[in-house]
Amino acid sequence: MLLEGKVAIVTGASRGIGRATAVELARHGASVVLNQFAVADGGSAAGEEAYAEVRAVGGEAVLVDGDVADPATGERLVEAAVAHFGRLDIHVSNAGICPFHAFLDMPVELLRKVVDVNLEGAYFTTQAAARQMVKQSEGGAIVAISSISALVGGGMQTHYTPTKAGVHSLMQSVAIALGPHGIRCNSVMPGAILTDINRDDLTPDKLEHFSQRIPLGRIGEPVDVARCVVFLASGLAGYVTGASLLVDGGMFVNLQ
Ligand code: NAD
Ligand code: RM4
Repeated sequence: MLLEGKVAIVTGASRGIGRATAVELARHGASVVLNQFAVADGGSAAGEEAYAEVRAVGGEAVLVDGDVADPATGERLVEAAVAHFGRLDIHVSNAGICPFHAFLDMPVELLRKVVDVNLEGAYFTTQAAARQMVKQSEGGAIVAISSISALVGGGMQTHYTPTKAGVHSLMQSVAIALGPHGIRCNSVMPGAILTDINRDDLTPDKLEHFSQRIPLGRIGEPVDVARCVVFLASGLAGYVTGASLLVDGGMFVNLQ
């Protein structure tokens, strides 16, 4: 129970890493505003499942639909936190997309969409959360889900990897801007985690290749990342800000 009495927002909480993070935050005592974007999910079933999972571990929760690329969504998420739970202590900027595509014929609209959701979405929601935390004057914790892709390239991810580097850079800058308010800002860099974002890309051959490359011998699971978000959001990380935590089973260092 590292987060008893705390109130958290998680963007893109309907599936994958966001859903696992919402569940782990709740398991540690936090009340959670779950953001879903039903348009991206083809309906609200996934968001409702996530809501039920959070409730099943005993967490208070509220589900709010909205596209993080719309600046108004961040404000609505904060309003929901305050209306339902009275305050906001933790913001997890997780929502992200990676529609794998080659570089030379990258459609302009696809590039812009990935930047809008991944980078601007992180910016707008973080800004809205920070405004509320500053108003409360009791500090807070912001965690952005960056990626190992902030550190390494991907030939089919030329629209995506710069947004993940950008999200980490955003946390470094806001750590400075918000440090005087006692608000800590960090990023988590997951390696290869099996979710809907890469289910098609991770063919059996590629999965086998990754498992060989990863010193811990397996692909990651959403909960592996979620537990690290809990740590960074909690008082255990009280002197950690502007940092990144690589959660990749050792894949990055296994170069030779
Ligand atoms: P996922 O596809 O399972 O989940 C993505 C979530 O974001 C879903 O809940 C989806 O509804 C939501 N979403 C998509 N567009 C949205 C929008 N416009 N507004 C609000 N929500 C939106 O994928 P995931 O792997 O859980 O990805 C979560 C985050 O983790 C992403 O930022 C991704 O870049 C990052 N990440 C994933 C991996 C991996 O290997 N899976 C590795 C590194 C980083
Ligand atoms: C991550 C990383 C993973 C990839 C996903 C889509 O940031 O690059 O390897 O599967 O994105």
